[in-house]
Amino acid sequence: MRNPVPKVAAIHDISGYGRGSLTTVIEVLATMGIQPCPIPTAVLSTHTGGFEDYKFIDLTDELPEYINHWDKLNIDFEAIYSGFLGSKKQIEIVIDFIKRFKREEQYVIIDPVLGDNGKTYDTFGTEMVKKMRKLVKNADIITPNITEAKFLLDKEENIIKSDETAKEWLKELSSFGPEMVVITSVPGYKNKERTSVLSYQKKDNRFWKVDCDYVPANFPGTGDLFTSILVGSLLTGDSLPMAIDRAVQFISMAVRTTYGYDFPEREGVLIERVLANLNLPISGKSYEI
Ligand code: PXL
Repeated sequence: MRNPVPKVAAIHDISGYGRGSLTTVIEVLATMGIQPCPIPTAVLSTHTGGFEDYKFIDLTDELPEYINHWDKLNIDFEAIYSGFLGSKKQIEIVIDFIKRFKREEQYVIIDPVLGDNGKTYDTFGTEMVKKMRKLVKNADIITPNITEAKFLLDKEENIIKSDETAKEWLKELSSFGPEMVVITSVPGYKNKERTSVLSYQKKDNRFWKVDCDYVPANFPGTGDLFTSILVGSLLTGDSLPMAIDRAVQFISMAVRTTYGYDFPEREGVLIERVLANLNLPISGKSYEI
């Protein structure tokens, strides 16, 4: 039986306060008419980007039984989507989940969360990077930011200076396995006032670039927002460049809306004020081929 509402198995942590990971995934997917089915890998009182002394409850050891129960229920998903994973063991659990729940015409989307601004996050070292390379082999779509792309490809610098280098990086990442590769947060190499999202689709060897204004702010959770919108768009029938356009346009609007208030950056972008705009038609004017 075809699912009347598409289902997504969403493997992420949940932070009670601060926006990001599962709270963002659930809000975005539900707004786009998709059923989020969470597999919470950890519960935190807040996310870690700007809050201190947060309570962290690791659920790694609970996951096998949780997943075994789903296996017995014989349920299936239009997509499997994973983000921040706290340990090498969690990565193995996700690889096993994909093997057990993989089916035809399904998207496996991996956001290989490892770091930002040129550095890995505090708790991640080279071992985690190696494991993440293994995980992305199992994906149809990956969405690293430029720092994560640099680590996955073991490049010296997190700089892309030309269309040629952009194509090289995208193709190299897709040679790991994924059919579609999207690199986010690339500083504009033609115009410094802009930030680019670069993408590649292997089956027809096509490349796209979507630019947006550079914003001098660092709102936590925008990576989760981006990939969640991409998942929702692809599942509702958008092409890859249209899905990226939708994500970029929505995030630009959310950031502009948030900027208008005097509000702590660590609370993330005020997506609830603009969530309904996710379903507006988009022009598709901003992507370059
Ligand atoms: O979206 C990345 C992320 C996920 N989960 C937790 C985080 C962060 C980024 O700060 O703190 C707990």
